Amino acid sequence: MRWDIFCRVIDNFGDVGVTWRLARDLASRGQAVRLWLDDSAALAWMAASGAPGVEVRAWADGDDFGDPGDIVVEAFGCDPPPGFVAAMAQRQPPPCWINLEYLSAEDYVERSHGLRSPQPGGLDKWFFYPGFTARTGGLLREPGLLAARAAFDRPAWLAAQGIEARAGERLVSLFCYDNPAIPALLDSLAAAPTLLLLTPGAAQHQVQQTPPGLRTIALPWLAQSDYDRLLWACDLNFVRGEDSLVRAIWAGAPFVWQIYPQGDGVHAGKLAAFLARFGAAAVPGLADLWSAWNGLRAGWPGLPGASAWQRACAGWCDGLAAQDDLATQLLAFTQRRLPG
Ligand code: TRH
Repeated sequence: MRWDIFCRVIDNFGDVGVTWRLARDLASRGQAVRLWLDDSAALAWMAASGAPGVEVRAWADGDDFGDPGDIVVEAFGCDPPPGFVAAMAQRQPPPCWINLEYLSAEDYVERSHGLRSPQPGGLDKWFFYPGFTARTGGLLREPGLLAARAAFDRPAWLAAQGIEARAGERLVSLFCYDNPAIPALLDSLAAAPTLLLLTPGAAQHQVQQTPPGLRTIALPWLAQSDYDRLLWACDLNFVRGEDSLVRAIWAGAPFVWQIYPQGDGVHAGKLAAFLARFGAAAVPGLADLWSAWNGLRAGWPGLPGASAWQRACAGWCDGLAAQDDLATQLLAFTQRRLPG
């Protein structure tokens, strides 16, 4: 099948990150994918060598977008170009049109996943919601991902990145937005020998000085596949947004999520829904930590004990991996809606 995936970059890297991962995943399963991006700058470090079967195209209004493929995915309600939508309506048979939505653990996702929205011109648009339960579109998880993690050579990968951990040192990665809780976190981490790996941007800007016991290394932007490996290599990961959250889940190790903050405060409900879905109550102190890290609770509760936390994350990863991944579900979903 030929796929057209459209994505407008709002800010940060999640829009590109999710659509690139989806495009690469579909192409690895034999699909031909055109990925239309209005800003592909981040791909220079995220995916410098590209991927077979994925053609990245610039999305500039007024351009010629060619003939629509069999399946059109608009990421996060980005509205494909009007001329392209008109061509979709002319195509026989019309393409299957998917709106790929943001990830959430909230209940509305099960209700909204798979709904049809009739469009002018006789087209149908289908809502496809990623999620954490069997009644959602699932999570991106490329074939062989967990087998690759199981076979991961941590010392060799760390050495190849020039990261030298000392004996007994805990490894922690930090990918975050601006966060007033950082000084409190650094004090907590310094309680045991720790090497803190700082991603570029907000993490590096905010961590300039560290208490004794805590060493830091400033990382460059890593290719997406190496960022996955960074999460596999660490004992604890701080992630943000949407895509790195999913990757932290597949790492099977303790993680803390900084949710993308929204002006109207709706992120608080989204965070609570995630904590409930994860079963945070099984790890004493975890919900408090996540709330504090997201500025939704005063004071700093410290870090939970590692073993219950580790068990919960490994168990959740295994449980989610038993469900069909997003690309598998999207292929089946679109197949059922294409004529013939
Ligand atoms: O960059 P983000 O904060 O993106 C956000 C969220 O997606 C949010 O939900 C959305 O509404 C907002 O953008 C507009 O976080 P996210 O989603 O984790 O995306 C980061 C991507 O960058 C992810 O694909 C992982 C990748 N990455 C690398 O490839 N290399 C790196 O070194 C790092 C740190 C990240």
